[in-house]
Amino acid sequence: MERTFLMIKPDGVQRGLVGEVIRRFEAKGFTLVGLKLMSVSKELAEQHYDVHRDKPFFKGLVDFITSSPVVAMVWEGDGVVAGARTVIGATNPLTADPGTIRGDFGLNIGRNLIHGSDAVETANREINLWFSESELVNWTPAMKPWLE
Ligand code: 3AN
Repeated sequence: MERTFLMIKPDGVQRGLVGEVIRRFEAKGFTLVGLKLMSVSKELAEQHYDVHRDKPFFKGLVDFITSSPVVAMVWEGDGVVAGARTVIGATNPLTADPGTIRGDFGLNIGRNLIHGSDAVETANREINLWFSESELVNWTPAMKPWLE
């Protein structure tokens, strides 16, 4: 079953949007298999955003992610990687569609509330980076037959 890595960034946690964000993915029908509130080390932040290492916003991004706790999550479901990106909305919250998390709650590209893996391969890399195998729970929700 496909899995993706999602992270509610410091702005989402500070603004009290953790429940709202989790509610949206639950309501969509995806299955939560890993969840933790955590402070992010500089090393982890740099590894996570490694593809952006040469971008002008890299240092600011690492400073932001390490500034306050985040909620790291793994979600499971058919097509969850692309599906979660649809629920999240475009990178720039000002152009993200209403009804998406960023469209409904975000104002600023540097404070866009949530991260979601952009491809299945990236998701696997990010899940391994943020979670150990023992932190992930294999389970089948009772409503699963109603989601197929
Ligand atoms: P997404 O999170 O939608 O996949 P990416 O991978 O292009 O977007 O960018 C990763 C993160 O880098 C974004 N979530 C955002 O926080 C930050 N970022 C991207 N572009 C900019 C920018 N021009 N200025 C500041 N931060 C940016």
